[in-house]
Amino acid sequence: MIEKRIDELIKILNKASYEYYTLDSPTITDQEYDDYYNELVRLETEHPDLVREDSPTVRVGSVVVDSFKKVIHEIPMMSLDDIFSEEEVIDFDDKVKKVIPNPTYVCELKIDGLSVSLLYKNGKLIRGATRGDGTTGEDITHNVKTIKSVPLSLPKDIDIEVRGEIYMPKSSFEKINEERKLNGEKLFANPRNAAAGSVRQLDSKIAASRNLSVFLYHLPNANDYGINTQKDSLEYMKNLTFVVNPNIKYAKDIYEVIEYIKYWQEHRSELPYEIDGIVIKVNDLSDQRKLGFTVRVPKWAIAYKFPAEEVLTKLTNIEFCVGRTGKITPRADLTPVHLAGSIISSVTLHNEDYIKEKDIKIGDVISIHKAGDVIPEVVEVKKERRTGDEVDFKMITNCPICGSKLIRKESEAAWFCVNEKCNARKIEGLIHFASRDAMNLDGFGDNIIEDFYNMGYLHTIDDYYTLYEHKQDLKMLEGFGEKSIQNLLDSVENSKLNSLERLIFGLGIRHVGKKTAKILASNYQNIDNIINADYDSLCCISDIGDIIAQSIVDYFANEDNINLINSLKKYNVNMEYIGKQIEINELFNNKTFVLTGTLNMPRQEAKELIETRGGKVTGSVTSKTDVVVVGQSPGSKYDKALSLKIDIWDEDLFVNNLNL
Ligand code: 0OX
Repeated sequence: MIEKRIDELIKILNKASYEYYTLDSPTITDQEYDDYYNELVRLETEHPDLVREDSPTVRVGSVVVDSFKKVIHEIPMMSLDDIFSEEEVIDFDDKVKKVIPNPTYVCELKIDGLSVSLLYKNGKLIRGATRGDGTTGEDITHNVKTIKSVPLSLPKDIDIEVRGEIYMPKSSFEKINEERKLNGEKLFANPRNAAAGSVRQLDSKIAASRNLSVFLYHLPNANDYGINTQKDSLEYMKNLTFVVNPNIKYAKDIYEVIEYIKYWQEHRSELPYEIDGIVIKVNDLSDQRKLGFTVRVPKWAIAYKFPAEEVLTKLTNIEFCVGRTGKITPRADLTPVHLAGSIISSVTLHNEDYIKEKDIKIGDVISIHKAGDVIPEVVEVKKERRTGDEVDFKMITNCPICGSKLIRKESEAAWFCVNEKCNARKIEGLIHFASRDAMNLDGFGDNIIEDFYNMGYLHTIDDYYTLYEHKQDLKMLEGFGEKSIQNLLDSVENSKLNSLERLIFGLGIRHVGKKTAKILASNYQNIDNIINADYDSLCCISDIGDIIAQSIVDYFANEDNINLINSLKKYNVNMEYIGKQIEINELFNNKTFVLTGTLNMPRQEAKELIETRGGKVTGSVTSKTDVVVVGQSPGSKYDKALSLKIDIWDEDLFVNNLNL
C-alpha cells in the first residue's frame, strides 16, 4: 500500500520535474509539487527501507563521499580537434569528402561546460562520471543526481549510456558569484570553472545548491538501438526524456554549416548559457565508421571555436592616466593579444585598491576577458607562472602631467590631481564637452582637441565658441583646409541649439552623468533654476542622492564656473530644456520592433524609447520584423521569432542598447 503510494509520488514528481526542467512547460503548480514532495519525504522518513534510488528526494544532496572512485570508460570519451576559421571548416569538409563523396552534417552548439557520461541500468541512473583522460574518469554519481534536468529513471527499462555536457547557466553563475562576494569568498572566473568546481565536491549538498544543468549529445552505442544517424541519436535521447539542445541543425552541405556558425557567432550572447563554438558532426553513423579516428580524436567531427573571450597575456608596465576630474587611473600595458575579435594592448586597472586586491605585479601573466563583450578586464593573475622577476606595484604620489601632489579622500578608492590648471585635466574636460553624448561637436576628435589646446586656440570650454575668430590661422594648419575647418565651426554653431541636458553633462560636474543631467534638465527646465537650487531641493528629486546634490551645489558655488556659464550665454548657447527629442540610434533607426512578454518598464515607455531612436513598434511578428524584445513568460510571438530567425533581445540587452 505505502510502497504503491511511494511509487505513485515518484512518478508524479519525476514527471513534473521533466516537464519543468526539460520541456520548460510545467503542468502542475509549485504548491502542488511541494505538497506531493512533502508527502514523499514523510513516507520515506517513516519507512527508510522503502527509499528508492530514483526518488527525487536524492536531489537535495545528502551524500558525502570520502574520495572520487575511478571509472573506466569502456568506449573512450573522445575530445575534438579545434579549428578557428572558415577556411579550416572547408578543409575539414574536403578531407571528409575524400572518403564520403556527399556528406551531410549535424551542427551542435558547443556547450562550455564539462563532459559527463551517464549510465542507466534497467532504466535507472546508476552512474555519472567525468571524462578524465578519456579512458579513466571519476565517479560523480552523488553530484549528478542533484542536477534537476538529469532523469533519475527513464520511460523504458533499458541499459544505456549517454554522454553530454554539464554546465552552469549564466544567471546561476552571476547569482553564485554575488553570494560569494558578500561572503568574502574567491569568485569563480567563469561558468565553466564554476560548474567544474561544483561537480568536484565530495559533499553533494554543495553541488545541489549550484543549480547546474545538462545537455546530452552523444550515444556511444547507437547501433545497439537500431540508430543510423547522429540526428536520430539526438531524437532517441529526447524521447528518453533527456535534455537535448533545441538549436541543433541538420546541414545538407558545408555551406549550411557555415551559415549556422555565422548565425550563432552573432547571437551567442542571447543564450542563457555559454557556448564557445560549434561542433560539426558527419550525420551518418556508417560514414562516421568509414572515416574512423586518429590516435586522439574522431575524423568525423570537429569543433569550430569562436574567437577567444578570455586569453592570457603578459602585463609589461603600469601607466597612469589623468581624467577630467583629476582622477588618476592606472592602466596596464600588455603584450598585444587577440580577444573576441580585436587586438588588446592595454587594460584599465581602475585604482590602487583593485591592483592590491588582485595582487597584480609588473611582469605577471594575467588572463583578460571582455566584460559585456566590449571593455577588456583582468580576470586573474596566473600566480603559478611567476618567476620571481616580477616587480611590485607602487602607486605614484604626484600627478604624471603637472607634478602636483595627489590627494586621496577617505571615502574614495582613487587618487586625484586637484590642480585645476593641470593640462591633462583641462584637455580631458574639453574632450568630454565635445563628446557625442555631451555637446556632440562632430569632427572634434581627441587629437584635434589636444593640438588646438597646445597651440593656444582652446583652453576653456567657451573657447570653442570663439574658434571662428581663428579661422584663417586654423585653415593653414597641416591636415586642415577651408572645408574641414568650416565643418568644425558649423558643428560648434549647431551645438548652440542643443537641449540643456547636453550642456549640463558636458560641463563635467563630478558625479553628474548623462542620466542625471537629463533628470536635472527636465526638472528645472533652465540653467538658472539649477544654479539657484539648494541642496535640499536637489535631494528631493528621485535618483539624485546626497553625493550628487552636494557636487552640483559645490560646482555652482565656484565663481569660475558661473563665469563660464555667463560666457556661454553670451555666445547664445541654449540654456533651456527642449524636451523629448529624436536621438537616432543605429540599433533602432528604421527598424521594426515587436514587444512580447512582461517587461519591467511600462510598454508605453518602451515604445516611446524605441520611437525616439528612429524605430517603430508593431503588434505581430512577420518576416519584416527586425527585433523581438522578450520579457518574462513570452507568448507565441517568441516562438515565431525563433522560427523566422529574427533577432531576439531580452530586456537587459534592450536597455543596454537604448544607451539611456
Ligand atoms: C559540446 C560537445 C562536445 C562526442 C563525439 C565526439 C565528441 N561541448 O557541446 N562534444 C561533442 O561530441 C563528442 N558534442 C558536443 N556538442
